[in-house]
Amino acid sequence: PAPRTVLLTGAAGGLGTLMRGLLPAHGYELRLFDAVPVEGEPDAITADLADTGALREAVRGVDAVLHLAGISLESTFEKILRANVEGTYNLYEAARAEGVGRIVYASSNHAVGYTPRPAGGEPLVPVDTPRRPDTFYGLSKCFGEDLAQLYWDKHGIETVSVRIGSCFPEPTTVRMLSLWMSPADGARLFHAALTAQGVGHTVVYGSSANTRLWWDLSSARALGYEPQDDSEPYAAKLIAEQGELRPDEPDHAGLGGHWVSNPPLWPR
Ligand code: NAI
Ligand code: 15L
Repeated sequence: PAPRTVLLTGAAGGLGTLMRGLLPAHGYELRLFDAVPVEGEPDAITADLADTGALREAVRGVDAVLHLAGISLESTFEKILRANVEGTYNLYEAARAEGVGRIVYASSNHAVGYTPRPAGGEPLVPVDTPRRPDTFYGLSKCFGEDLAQLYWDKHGIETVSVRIGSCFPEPTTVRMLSLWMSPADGARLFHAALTAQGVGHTVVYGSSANTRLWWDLSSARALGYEPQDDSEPYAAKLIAEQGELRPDEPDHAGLGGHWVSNPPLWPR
């Protein structure tokens, strides 16, 4: 049967807030979890991913987990280690102990951020391109994907790792024209990832059907994902304001954008 009760970690964050609004229409009952209180949701569980007891209780009885909690930008190695590496391990251990069979994991384009972006006419970047994290943050997403593979091979827990591009209400940069995942397409993709049969551990890119797409959505489409949106209507205005991406500019050369040379909060 299709999963119905889903634990949403990171429910207070930007993407968590968008998905709290959109996923119920796909038939889900959400249990909410975040280190900070979720506004207007008195039943949400307020706990850190370091709290293994709270995690065990949170996953008990759910059909699946949508794991969005974690540090979502570059930070110090120590903070990334605690929230994204140990935190994701704690979540998988709780799922194993409580018999939860499906996790959808929020990976990121920054797991492959140093991969050159394809110029016009070059093939789209495949999901099995060698990983080239652009930050400690991206490195933690590579860890999460490998952890997911291990828990499938060893414990039979299925995961779809979604290398999310940029999921915000609207694209705000020229780079985002290629990466953008509209919130409605995000909900469609997470729904497909929660319900598709026999996924084992599957890696997909998470974007809308953008005209300027850089990566291959075929593994996402194979789950049943049918994106409905395209960033192109935003292109003329953003390009007029910011100019086209230039291949000779290091911050424009890789999938990870400016994170490759000047990542936010880089501890120099
Ligand atoms: P966000 O920073 O707005 O939300 C993250 C949430 O996780 C916050 O509410 C925070 O309190 C919670 N959190 C952080 N550390 C925690 C811990 N140790 N224990 C419990 N909760 C903790 O980030 P956003 O944009 O909502 O992203 C959600 C997830 O998706 C993140 O894992 C991020 O890396 C990933 N992602 C998001 C993209 C996007 O376009 N929004 C792109 C690529 C990946
Ligand atoms: C991410 O992984 C971040 O979590 C998100 O805030 C955006 O910065 C996104 O990547 C991006 O590359 O635009």
